[in-house]
Amino acid sequence: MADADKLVKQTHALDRDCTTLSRHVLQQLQSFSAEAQDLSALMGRIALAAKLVSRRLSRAGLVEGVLGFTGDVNVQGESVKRMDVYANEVFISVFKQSGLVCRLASEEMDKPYYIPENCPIGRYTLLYDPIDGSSNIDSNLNIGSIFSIRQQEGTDENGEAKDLLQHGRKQLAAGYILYGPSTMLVYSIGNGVHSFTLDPSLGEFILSTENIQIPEHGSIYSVNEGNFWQWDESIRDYIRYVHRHEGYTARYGGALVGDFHRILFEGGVFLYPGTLKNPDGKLRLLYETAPLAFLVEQAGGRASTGTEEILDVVPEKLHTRTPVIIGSKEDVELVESFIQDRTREQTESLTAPS
Ligand code: AHM
Ligand code: MG
Repeated sequence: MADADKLVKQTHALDRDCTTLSRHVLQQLQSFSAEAQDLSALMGRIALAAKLVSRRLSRAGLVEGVLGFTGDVNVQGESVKRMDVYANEVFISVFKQSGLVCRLASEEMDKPYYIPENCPIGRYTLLYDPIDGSSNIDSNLNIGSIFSIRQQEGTDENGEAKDLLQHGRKQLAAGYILYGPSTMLVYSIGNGVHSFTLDPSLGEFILSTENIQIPEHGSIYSVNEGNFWQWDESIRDYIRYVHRHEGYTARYGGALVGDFHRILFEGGVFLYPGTLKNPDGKLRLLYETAPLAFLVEQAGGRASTGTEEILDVVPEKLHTRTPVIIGSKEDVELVESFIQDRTREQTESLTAPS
């Protein structure tokens, strides 16, 4: 190889190694406006929270009091794990003195946490799921954190956070952290989707893939088939279809972030439909499905409830749940077509002359 070629190659390697998350956010924003500075600082704080959670997880089996349940039940009626509490508090402490947010709302808290008056108060709200896939924690399997940033609109005097009850297109930024064999951060500020890998020796998130595009179609379907007899017949129709056609493969890890991450890169569809017991499914809109819907649309995919785009859903309350079908365009459309067929059949049988 000629010396000049070698130099170009080395320069590129160096350039790639040096694209840190903070540098990338500033490049994306291409502005020094107050909002750009804020978004950059917000992403920096999220990265710090991610590093703290990742560090604790990496030694979870060696340290007393990290794994297991606290004995409490959260607002969702789910048993709380110690890591849920730790991660929830990490986000609060990282943002409390930041001057960036006025409140934080999470899966683990009944009502939002308001920044106390003796601390600087910012203009944004952070919505987050501190630990997604909690059932995986004690088995040392992949888990995640999901985040969404919205501008505060209006006042919220009684603490009901009613101004947050708006559709997902109001999100300014969204993303997730995947705690897997390596820790990754994937984000979008409305200009493509980008992934970063934590280099523990540097303590920095380094750019891995820029402008991720989800394939139009993929072979993976990801759903908890244990709920088969709890679903609507239309979802069972779809599952029967993939069972009977070649080229589909099931992958389900029990943690939305991990399952979604695979589909974002490889294509396919993740579903958590409604069940007899929970007609709106399990996943929450504001800090689970809407942030991932924001990402998937930015990557060229789709997210639907089955009848409506996830990003158009206006929640009734902070912890509203929605059924979700998310992933490659063609695969989401295929699931929707089974839902439409059943709806049409039901309408026809109701309107048919007796
Ligand atoms: P969590 O945030 O309380 O952990 O719950 C959400 C998780 C998702 O990560 C995952 O997709 C789903 O619940 C798994 O649910 P199930 O065990 O019913 O398949
Ligand atoms: Mg969750």
